[in-house]
Amino acid sequence: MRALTPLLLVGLSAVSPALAQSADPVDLLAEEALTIRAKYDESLPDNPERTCTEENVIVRKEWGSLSESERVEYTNAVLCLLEEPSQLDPVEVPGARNRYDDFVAVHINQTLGIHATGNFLTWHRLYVAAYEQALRNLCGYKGAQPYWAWNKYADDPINSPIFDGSPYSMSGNGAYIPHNDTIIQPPNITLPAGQGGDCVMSGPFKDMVVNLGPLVSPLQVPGSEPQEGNGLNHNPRCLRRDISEVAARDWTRTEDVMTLIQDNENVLLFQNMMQGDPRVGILGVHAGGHYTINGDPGADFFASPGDPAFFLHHAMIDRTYWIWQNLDPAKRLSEVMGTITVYNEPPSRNTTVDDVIELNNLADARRIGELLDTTAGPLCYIYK
Ligand SMILES: [Cu+2]
Repeated sequence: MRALTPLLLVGLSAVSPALAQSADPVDLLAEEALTIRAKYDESLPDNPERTCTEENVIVRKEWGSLSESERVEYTNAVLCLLEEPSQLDPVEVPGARNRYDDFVAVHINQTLGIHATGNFLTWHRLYVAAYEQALRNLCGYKGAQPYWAWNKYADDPINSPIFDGSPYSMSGNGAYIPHNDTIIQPPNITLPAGQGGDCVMSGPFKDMVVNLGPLVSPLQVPGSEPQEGNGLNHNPRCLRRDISEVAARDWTRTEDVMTLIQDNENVLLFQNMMQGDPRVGILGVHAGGHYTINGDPGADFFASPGDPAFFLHHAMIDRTYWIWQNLDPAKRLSEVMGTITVYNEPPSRNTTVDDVIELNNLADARRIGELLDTTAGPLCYIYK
């Protein structure tokens, strides 16, 4: 395990001054997690088989900390993926027009087995890693999957570097069109209609064609009507957003992230608080981030990866999990809890480390046990 330790320590001294300056409590916790993890690795015997080293580890960074050219390299790679041919069976997924759509289709197909379940964290971990690999392998991207630290922009997401609509953003809000409030699990949570609702007008994804879904899009505007069937038929339309300042402010502030990481002693409590429960009026940071993006397909439980901001959001979901794990690696790098049905309805067996996660041909199938550590096994990345 020694191989990675020098990297972690080098990385630490490199980022410390910036972190001290920003004093973002979540960033400080991430730094603490790296320190604890480095000590833990030093306590283990050397493992000559280890393939993740300081030479090849991918370092994922926050969108706002990337240079303008780094951001454009990323969005150009996503635009490239939108041009690469689909590799799924066209009989199964008639609506897929490109490799990006393949990712959306795999999420649509598995939605009811990967949310509010024991595989939620590791399924989405492998999914984001497969996307990062596709950007690198198919599109020549040299960087890492960036993340969206929700808490840094919870007061004003529309003017954040992620959604400000500049050429260095993930495109901005949709154009304004009068539209409905977003109702989540009526009558428990209502997000007031925001300043958008129609097509994204600027930034890298203003001409993006969304091909799949929507199935349960809460946005009721012309062109975003839910489709008959399984969401996999061809339904070309623009990317629509109605960025919700209320969702960001109410569910993704620094206190929310800190409470999530610090107040949950086991992974069941952690994943439950992260995902909330709209049935009882709690969104959590996971749905909170999704409904901050909002719109079509961003707020569609099934087709949400059809908005490219999904992957920045889920990288932050994964980073939060990664911080939580590495604060107590001896226990949390092996812990899996929860069951295999959504909210355990109907009641089902426990999830285990031997359950297999398969993403069609997006990635090799993996046991959950192989995905618990991001620097051992098939995964090789950390967060800064
Ligand atoms: Cu999901």
